[in-house]
Amino acid sequence: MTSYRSSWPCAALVWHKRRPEFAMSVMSLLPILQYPDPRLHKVAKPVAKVDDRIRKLVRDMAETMYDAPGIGLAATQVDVHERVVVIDLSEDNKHLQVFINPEILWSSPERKTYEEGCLSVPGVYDEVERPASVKVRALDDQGKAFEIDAEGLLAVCIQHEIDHLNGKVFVEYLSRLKQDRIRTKIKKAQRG
Ligand code: QAP
Ligand code: CO
Repeated sequence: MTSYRSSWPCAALVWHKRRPEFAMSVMSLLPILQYPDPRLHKVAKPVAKVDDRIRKLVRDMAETMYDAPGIGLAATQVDVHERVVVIDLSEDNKHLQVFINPEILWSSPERKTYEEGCLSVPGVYDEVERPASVKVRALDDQGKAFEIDAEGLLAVCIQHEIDHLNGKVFVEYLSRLKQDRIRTKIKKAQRG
């Protein structure tokens, strides 16, 4: 069942992000595209060079994510169509993980279902089944390549964010009926 909640996000988000001490020194908050904005379906281009422009984008994306608050954000969601993802699963917001040009090298055959949400689809949460663990290669904010084995919430989050870079929003895993209901719900909410 899709749930619609304005004040009580899904378990993962409640657990990690309820405390509001996330203010950072210089805020550059970027507007977040809201589903069903067609720009959410653009495919992001690889970053050719990790330079100060990209580091500024990473910083602004992190601030935007902390302010929301959220646990993950892809550049696509702030209308920048380059392959950059930020994730912070910590409670103190001091463990930013940056993934530039992330690639899934391996996915486990084992699947797991998590209740997901998305800053581009506020108030909507539903269960999505994905590989339980993934091996990911990416560049850090210095342009250095690294690999990680992700499981649990990190595996869900990185797959969700890479989907954004490929123009895919989590609601597209849900039934047509649910997607129609979500669109109707959002249109109503936008009318106020
Ligand atoms: C992706 O999503 C994710 O609806 C990151 O009202 C989410 O940070 C991966 C958020 C859950 C795995 C599990 C959503 C905040 C944040 C909302 C987010 C909302 C306020 C979503
Ligand atoms: Co999302």
